[in-house]
Amino acid sequence: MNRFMTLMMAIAAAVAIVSCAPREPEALLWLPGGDPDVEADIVIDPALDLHEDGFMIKDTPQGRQILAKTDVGAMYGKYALQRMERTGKASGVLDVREEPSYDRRILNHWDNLDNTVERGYAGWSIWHWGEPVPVRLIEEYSRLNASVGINGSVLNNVNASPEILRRDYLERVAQIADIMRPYGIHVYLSVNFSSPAALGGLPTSDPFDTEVQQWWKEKVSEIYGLIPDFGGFLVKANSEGLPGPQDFGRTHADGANMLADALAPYDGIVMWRAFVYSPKSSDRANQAVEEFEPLDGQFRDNVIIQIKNGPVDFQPREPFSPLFGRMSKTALMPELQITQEYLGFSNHLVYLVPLFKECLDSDTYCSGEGSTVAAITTGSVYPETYKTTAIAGVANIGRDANWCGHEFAQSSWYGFGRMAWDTGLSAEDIALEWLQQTFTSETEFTEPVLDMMMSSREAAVDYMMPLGFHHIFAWGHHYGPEPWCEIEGARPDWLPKYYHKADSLGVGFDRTRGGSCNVDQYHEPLASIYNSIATCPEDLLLWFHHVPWTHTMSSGRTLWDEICFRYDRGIKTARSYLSVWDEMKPYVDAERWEAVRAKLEIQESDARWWRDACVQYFGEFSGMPVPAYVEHPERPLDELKAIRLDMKHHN
Ligand code: GCW
Repeated sequence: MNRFMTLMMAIAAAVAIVSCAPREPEALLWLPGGDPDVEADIVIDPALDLHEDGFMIKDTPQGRQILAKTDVGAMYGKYALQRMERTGKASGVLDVREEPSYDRRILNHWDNLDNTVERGYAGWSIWHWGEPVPVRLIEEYSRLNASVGINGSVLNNVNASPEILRRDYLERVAQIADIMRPYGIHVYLSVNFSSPAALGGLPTSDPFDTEVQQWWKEKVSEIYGLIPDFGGFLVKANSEGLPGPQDFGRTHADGANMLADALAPYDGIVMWRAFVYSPKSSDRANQAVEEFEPLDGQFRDNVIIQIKNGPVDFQPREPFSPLFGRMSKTALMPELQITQEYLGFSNHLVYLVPLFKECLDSDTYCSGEGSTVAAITTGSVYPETYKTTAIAGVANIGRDANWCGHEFAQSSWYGFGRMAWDTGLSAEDIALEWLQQTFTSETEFTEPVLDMMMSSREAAVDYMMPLGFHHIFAWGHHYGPEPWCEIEGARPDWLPKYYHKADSLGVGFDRTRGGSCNVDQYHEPLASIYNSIATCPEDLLLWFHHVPWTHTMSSGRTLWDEICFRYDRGIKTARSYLSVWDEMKPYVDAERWEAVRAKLEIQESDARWWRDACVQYFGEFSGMPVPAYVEHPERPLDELKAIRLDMKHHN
């Protein structure tokens, strides 16, 4: 068997959804078993001037105290103190006060009722639909979430089956909610907009139809009868073929408000996704603003618009979604993707908090300087608009013994929670505390491995899609490169050529005022900065511009040479991880060391695969040679074009 087939088989094995060996939870994650074992008196005082999830840790003459308004707040205080103890920050006199940045810190599980997980690379669904409820597993999951402040869980896929609202499923959801409740976690469900017709047997699901409205009211009442602290609904409507209010000539606001009215008596919320696009739109990146901005002010106050971090789709690097800066009278929440759909699945070590923070820290300028995505969505830019604040992360969790398929993928779950709790934490601080709790505090280990984690997102951008390239993934599964991909009858905005637009003159998507005008969805000064090739950040160059191959970059290299240089740099960084990890053998148990080593080999090999594919394919357009100072492609393009990975996901 040749090297390449071995690699392909390794990939297929790694991404196949398989049932896994029983886990040993205590051994495998950042948290020791059992309740947090900290020495402090707990003082619950509902009169405290504190967020209901907040806490204080104080050293008083009577000893160490954790003060909170609620039991859940006290629990967060205990976990925080335990973390401080384990990371060497609990000595001296403590005077800590913490309140969460977001009220709702939510995981979105894209889990289907047949236990498959859309874009999941860590095994079957942990909810074990149709099997006995795995009480201990769900307790362990809840404890891990609680320890980092995650307080919400959407159990099912946004591509929602109407069946989830059947009585038997709701009873099951109630059992899960009962297990999660002591950990402060609220359960939410994704709902299918045509449930009244598909499940309820009504002739329509038109939100203006009174029978439809009544159906939802009764369904919501049934849910709250079973789950009194149910959080609400997440809805993907009129997106990628799913039904929605536009099917009946109604708007997103009409649809969201109908559900919001049904949920309002119980304080439930609607998280309505802005991930919409159609092949008719001139630029997929424009569509969310085109559809949602005109509706600003029309949504009920218990509706939050859930916006992906980038305007296209969780790419290794995108600019922030301009919609964050375009709605002042509607609450907005970010949706980040923890599962690595576009970042090498659970095979690549890519620590995602730097990517998440890049989005949250982006300044939209919608209300002057400092109107960052974090400031808007935590309610500080338009406080009167936000009844509640929220952030979502698409979970990377499955039944694998290590939960996430890659030991280091846990750090992005951990990091999402920590960052949702405190957007001011640095990606580096979060990574370090995760390493200390998960592996060891020895600096011989933490320093090099921290560097590896912190460079990993940029490395992935380099070896997959540098300089603003996006969506040049293989069809369907989004694992490897396929910039040449053509599928007869496929929607154009699912195909790489739509995004890279390579020709003999240059490459990149013209989103300037001479192109799709996407730049004008951003506020000044960004619109003009992005519009000009001279001022556009190079990391986003090919996102916003169609650039001549001979264009001179800030490095002095031509665009073509810079592309080759970046792919090469990405490979070299990925390769350096192997030697870093080899040095770490004395600090890590053999099982975890081997597992990570094997994945790092795949990562390095995949990086070369990306380079071979992209440099040779784009080289056919540029007609320019690969510069002498970089490693040259190894495998012929024809061989790469013949690769077919059998992974069953829709695009
Ligand atoms: O781009 C797509 C993903 C789909 C996902 C969709 C979405 C849940 O490839 O798998 O469906 O985004 O976010 O709705």
